[in-house]
Amino acid sequence: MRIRRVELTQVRLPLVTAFETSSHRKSYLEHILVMVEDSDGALGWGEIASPSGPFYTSETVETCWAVAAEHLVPRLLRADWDHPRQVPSAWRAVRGNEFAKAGLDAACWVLWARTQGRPLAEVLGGQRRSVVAGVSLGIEATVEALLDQVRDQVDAGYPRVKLKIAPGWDVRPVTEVRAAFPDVTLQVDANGAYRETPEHLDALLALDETGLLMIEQPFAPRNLMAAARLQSRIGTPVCLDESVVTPDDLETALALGACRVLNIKVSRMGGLGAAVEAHDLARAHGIDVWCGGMHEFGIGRAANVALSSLPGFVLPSDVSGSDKYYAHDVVTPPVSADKGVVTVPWHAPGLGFEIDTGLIRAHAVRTTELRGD
Ligand code: OSB
Ligand code: MG
Repeated sequence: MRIRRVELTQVRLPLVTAFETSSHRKSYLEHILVMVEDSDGALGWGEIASPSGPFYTSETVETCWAVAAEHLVPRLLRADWDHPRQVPSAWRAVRGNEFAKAGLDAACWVLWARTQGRPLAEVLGGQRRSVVAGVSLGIEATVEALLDQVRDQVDAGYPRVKLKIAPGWDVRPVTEVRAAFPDVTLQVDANGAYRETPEHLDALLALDETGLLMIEQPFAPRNLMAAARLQSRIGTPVCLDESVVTPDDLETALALGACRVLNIKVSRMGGLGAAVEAHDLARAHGIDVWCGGMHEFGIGRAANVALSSLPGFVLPSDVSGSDKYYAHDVVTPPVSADKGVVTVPWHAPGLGFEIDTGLIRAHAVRTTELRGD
């Protein structure tokens, strides 16, 4: 199979509510949508879901645009492949830049699934007909504002809520949410904001008493030793996100006992094939996984739903409905959750959602077309 034409379109969508993490605050997102076309004119869509600034990872929308246009797409246009698992070998010489790679990789998986007449979930090895979704809530100005947010999501039926935490915004908000919602499944995500100081460790040990499903990425991404030391001291599972970029990282983390749970993100791992590989490795080691998100638009979101249908994804995933983040999405119908459950589209080949090219054009910031020979 050969890709003949690739279109990259940077699209800006406003967020329904501003979102703050331990590192920054955002009110809109810009992602790069990828369309690949094969020699028969069949199309596949993917999403490069890098944040604008280098806070979650070192990639940005600008680096993704440059690396995709100058290095990845030209290599993809020269590659011959029979199965999308082979696509990443086209850019083996390019280090890092997983977000940029992931969008292109996913577009090839979607294209291939469509040409096979099979749903994306099926070609990935998925089994589940529906996926339990959780929501991720940002840091708020007050505990009251956070309680209002949690109430809205619990009322919408989401069974699991993830709270972003940071030093100074941890034990108090989590304890109050726990007291107000004793039955909701709660987990926290620090995006690496903690260090092994006495104050920070006190806060993390206190969180161990609040009945959390997991504590996600407490320490800096490369600090697997700190994660392992914390995991040996607390009963709550430590979950890794930013720390695990390749299946090799996961092997190291498992050898160190640095986590009991893994957040698998298609973007962070450089594509759907790598995400499936991480799933298989975690499963072989008895580690539960779930699918994390990057506030994807509908294209990336639909790929996350398909991935979440694999058997090892036993914990609720960050695949909430589009409407939690966007008034209008780039797919129709938008991804939707019913009482916190998202249906996996098994009825149609490929992504299982129509692409709203009119909406994409209307919200496009820039677009470029690259052609092979
Ligand atoms: O760490 O999980 C994270 C969004 C941007 C950057 C990092 C993270 C997140 C989320 C997104 O929590 C959750 C979602 O997409 O539903
Ligand atoms: Mg995270």
